[in-house]
Order: sequence, then structure tokens, then C-alpha cells
Amino acid sequence: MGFVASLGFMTQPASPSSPSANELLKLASPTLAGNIAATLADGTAERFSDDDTQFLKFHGIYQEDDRDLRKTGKKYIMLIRIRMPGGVISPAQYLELDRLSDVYANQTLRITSRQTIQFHGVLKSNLGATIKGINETLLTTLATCGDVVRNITVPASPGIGAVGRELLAQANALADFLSPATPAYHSIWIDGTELNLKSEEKSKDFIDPLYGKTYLPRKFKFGFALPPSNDTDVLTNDVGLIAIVEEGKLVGYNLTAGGGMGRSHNNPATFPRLGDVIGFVTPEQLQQVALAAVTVHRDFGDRSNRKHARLKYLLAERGVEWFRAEVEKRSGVTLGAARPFQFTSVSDPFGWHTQPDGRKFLGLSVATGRIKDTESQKLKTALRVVVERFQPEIRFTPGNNLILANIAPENEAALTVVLKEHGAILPEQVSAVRRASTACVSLPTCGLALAESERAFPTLIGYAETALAEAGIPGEEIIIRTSGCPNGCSRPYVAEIGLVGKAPGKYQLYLGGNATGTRLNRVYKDVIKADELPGEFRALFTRFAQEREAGERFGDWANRILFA
Ligand code: SRM
Ligand code: SF4
Repeated sequence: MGFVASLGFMTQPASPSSPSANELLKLASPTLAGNIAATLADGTAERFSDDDTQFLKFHGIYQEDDRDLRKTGKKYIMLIRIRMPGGVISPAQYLELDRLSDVYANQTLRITSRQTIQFHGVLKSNLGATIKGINETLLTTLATCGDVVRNITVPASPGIGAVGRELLAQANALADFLSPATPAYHSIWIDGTELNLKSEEKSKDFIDPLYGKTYLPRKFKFGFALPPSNDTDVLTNDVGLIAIVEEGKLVGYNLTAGGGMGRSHNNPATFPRLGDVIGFVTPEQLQQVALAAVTVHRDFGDRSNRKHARLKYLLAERGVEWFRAEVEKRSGVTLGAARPFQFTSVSDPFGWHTQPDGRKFLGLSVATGRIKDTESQKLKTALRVVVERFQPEIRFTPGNNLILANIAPENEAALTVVLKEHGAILPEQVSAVRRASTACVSLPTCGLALAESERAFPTLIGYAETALAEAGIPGEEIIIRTSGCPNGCSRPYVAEIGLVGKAPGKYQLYLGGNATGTRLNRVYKDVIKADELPGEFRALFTRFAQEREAGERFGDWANRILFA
């Protein structure tokens, strides 16, 4: 029996409802080539067709338009997302991405909530050169979007030493193992030619060994975590791998399944969900079990309704026992009993720390993950100079922050001076609430945004800082996450305070998540205007300061008191 047949996807019953438009598209062009190459070569075409925009996603590209300019006509620009398991790159790779962003994008690098980099604002005419440039740094954009396994998240701190490196190696191996096999990516972006599989018929007959002709019903996300840190928000992933370390040695993972954030307003059939703990796997079993989990989604996920197509709905409807049995059957692995673990924090490590090998690392707070130069803060230039001069390893965190690693202790002072000379804001200059909080990209690039998020973040967090000061607790850390729409790209539903865009200037207010990413928050106000937030925060924080128990965090207080 061949590999494809052994995975069983050809034997599964077809979905009883009619397949969605995306399913038909994938079926018609299983190489994912579409007409991308032809449109790319056509200098007169300023955009790709709607069908091709779906294929482009699998190549790591979103066709967007600058929504600030819509009144005067659409200006098409591309988002490019890079694959980077665990968010780790070399200094040389960073410098090249920095250069490419200056030449072809909007002169910024955007750290994402899944530890990678996005370019925004790339014109179609510059797309080919940008993707080629990225690949020349030995990075790729393949499978960072689309109905496939996405960028895998891994604990970011270099402070965890050997186990951290092991997790990174396993994540990289898993990412390669689960990568789509289409030759179209290479032919379009590297060779610069249309995909030629000798005949049209052959192209249509292409079958990816893992994903089949129609790939997954929807995106699929893996995340690793190493307790006590839950910096990757592991339970929000389709599949989570919680590392279990005994006597300093990685013995395996508790596998979780069925996490996800996305929902739609006024559609209660869609909801955020935290993953269930399914069982224990050893590092040797990991790939087979992960593969089995992906094929369960591939074969049972909803292919008619994309809003119901994430793995979380299978877990919610069919249950943990069913999922475990399917995974065991497909992988041939009997999962062990889950091992005890405890999370204490989702925070990124800020400031200077010493690595187990004696070298130093610096965790920087990057406001909304946007590496850019402004009048007062030349962060992008500062990082370029630092990376050129001190050659640190670069690590992007799931909190949209940045870590400079492997720095010789004697360089700590000089590196800090370079940052200060460029006006870069050091983590100790940022309030605890601001450092802990994040925002999704939203306007002007995101086509799904209903309200401002990244651009409103400084103001919204400013409201919180003022209210905390007025309540007499200015140094309080509260995790606030803003998303411009209910898709939840900043993972707002596990934050202590979540602000979810409803309409311009209007948000849903969620309260009651915790500091460990293990509890969903709840709707406190279905609509609140941005300019009502100062008063709302003042009232909430004042009450919190008066009523909290010793050491109690805002999210725990809100959960205990406001939803009692
Ligand atoms: Fe996301 C769609 C940005 C992490 C849930 N997300 C989008 C798009 C591509 C909009 C679109 O489809 O047209 C956004 C591009 C905006 C732009 O201009 O940059 C977008 N998502 C992002 C990023 C850049 C937000 C950020 O501030 O960092 C993150 C990129 C991650 C990466 O590197 O791969 C990002 N998105 C997430 C997360 C968080 C996570 O994975 O840890 C989630 C919630 C977890 C989950 O998947 O459930 C998330 N994004 C979504 C959804 C809802 C999916 C669902 O199940 O309903 C959409 C909408 C969709 O897929 O149709 C979406
Ligand atoms: Fe866009 Fe919504 Fe994601 Fe924000 S949460 S980036 S508005 S899809």
C-alpha cells in the first residue's frame, strides 16, 4: 500500500453537503499554481484574479488594498508572510529581510503573533523579486497561509537552553514533514516560470502525498510549550504539544487538540475554544501522531462551511475519546496518560538575561510588533546597526516582541548604548500593562477589519495606563489584547481584557481571562465606544484595587466578581 493510501484519505466518505467554492478551486488546480505565473508576468495587470488570491495564500501572499485610500479607488498591495518555525533567524537573514522591506515593502517589518515576519505594502510588480529575495536567504513563504499546517510556534526564550533547542529542532522537522509538496512554488517564484507538468491533465492529477488534491478543509496550527511558560498560548492551537521535562531531559509531550480563537459576530455556532488534553507522546512518536491528527482534520473536517471547518468543531461535537481513538488508529501509537504540568505565565522575557551557556540575551518590547523608524524612535535602524555589529541570533516571540540572543557578556553595555543613541525604547521604560498587551494588524491593510486595532493600540493602552494610575496601581500588569474583528488574531479571548472590533470606533469588551492562557474570558459589554473606555477602565480598575485579594490579578478578580 502506498503512502497516500496508507493515510486513508481516499477511503473517507465525501461530505454530504456540497463543497465550498474553495474546495472546488483546490480540486481544479491541486498544484496550487492557478494562473499566478501568467498574471505575474503580465505587467499591465495590477492585481490577481479572485480565484488566484485563494491560491496565493498557500504561497504566503495575501492580496490586500490600502483601505485608507478606498475612497479614491483601490490600491492593491500584497502581504507576504515568511515561514519561520519558532521565530528564530540568523543575523544575516535578519539583515536581508530588513533590506528587502526597505526596497520592496512599506519600510517596516511586522512581527506576528505566530513568531514570524510579515511584509506589508508590496506592489504586484515587486512581488517576484521580494519572494525570490526571501528564498535566497534560505527562508520560504510556502504554507504560511492557506489550508495547510501553518507556522509552528515554539517557546521563545533562549534562557531555557538545551531543551529549548530540542523543541526548536522538533518543530523544524515537523514543519518540513508536514509541508506541501507542490512543485508550483519553486517553479513560479524561484525559476520564474509557469508550472509545466508536461500536460494539463497531469497538473490536474497532482496529488499531494499528505494533503491530497483538496488539502485541508481549513488552516491548521501546531504550537509547542514548555511549562511553566505558556508564551505560545498553546491551548489556542489546533494541536498543542506541551513539553514534559523530567530530570532535565525532554521525555515527551502532552498532546492537546481543538483550540482556536476565530468566531463571527451574531453567529453563536462559531466560538473560541481551548484545546483538550488528549494524552502523552514521546519525541519519537511525535511525527506520526501529528500526521494522524492532521489527517483526522483532513478527512472529517467540514468542507462545505468554512466557518465550521476548524478542528475545534470536530472536538466540540465528537469529543476527546473519538479524536484519541482516530489518532491512535491512524498513527498506530497508543497515547500514554497525560503527565502533570502547570503554567504560570504567558509573558515574554524582557530585559537582559543570562543564557545557560553564559552568553546574554535581551528581550525588547516592540509596540504592536511593528519594527519601524519614527521621528523619535529609530528602532529599525537601531536593530540594523546592532545586528551588523554584534551578530545576535534573532528570535520573534508570540507576544509580537523581539529577542536578541547569544550576545557576549562584554557587549551588553555597548549594545544598550546603540539602542539608546537611536531613541529605542527599552523594556524598563514601558509600563507593565503596555508590555503585556498586544494588538492585531487590522486597518489599513486587513480586509476583514471592522475597527482599528494596531493603530488605536497606543491610545487604548494609554487609557488603561491613566486609569491604573488613577486607581493607585500604576505598575499593575494586565494583559489587554485588541483585535479589529472577531477572528481574534491577537488571541483576545484568552486575555484578561479583550477588545474585539464591531464597527468603526466600537468594540466588544471581554473580561476574565487569566495570566496563564488557560481560561477563556467572557463578554462584559457587547458594545462599547472607544471614547467610553477611559471611564469604563477607571470604574473597573478602581473597584479592582479596592476589592482584590492579596496578589490577585485583574482577570482573576473580574472572573470571580463580575461573572459570579
Ligand atoms: Fe489571523 C485572517 C493577520 C494570527 C485567526 N489574519 C487573517 C488575515 C490574513 C486577514 C484575511 O484573511 O484577509 C490577517 C492579515 C492582516 C494583515 O494585513 O496583516 C491576519 N493573523 C494575522 C496576524 C498577522 C496578526 C498579528 O497581529 O500578528 C497573525 C499572523 C500569524 C502568523 O504568523 O501566521 C495572525 N490569526 C492569528 C491567530 C493567532 C494564532 O494563530 O496564534 C488567530 C487565532 C487562532 C486561530 O487560528 O483560531 C488568527 N486570522 C484568524 C482568522 C479566524 C480563523 C477561524 O478559525 O475562524 C482569520 C479569518 C480567516 O481565516 O478566514 C484570520
Ligand atoms: Fe484582521 Fe480581524 Fe485578524 Fe485583526 S483580528 S488582523 S482585523 S482578521
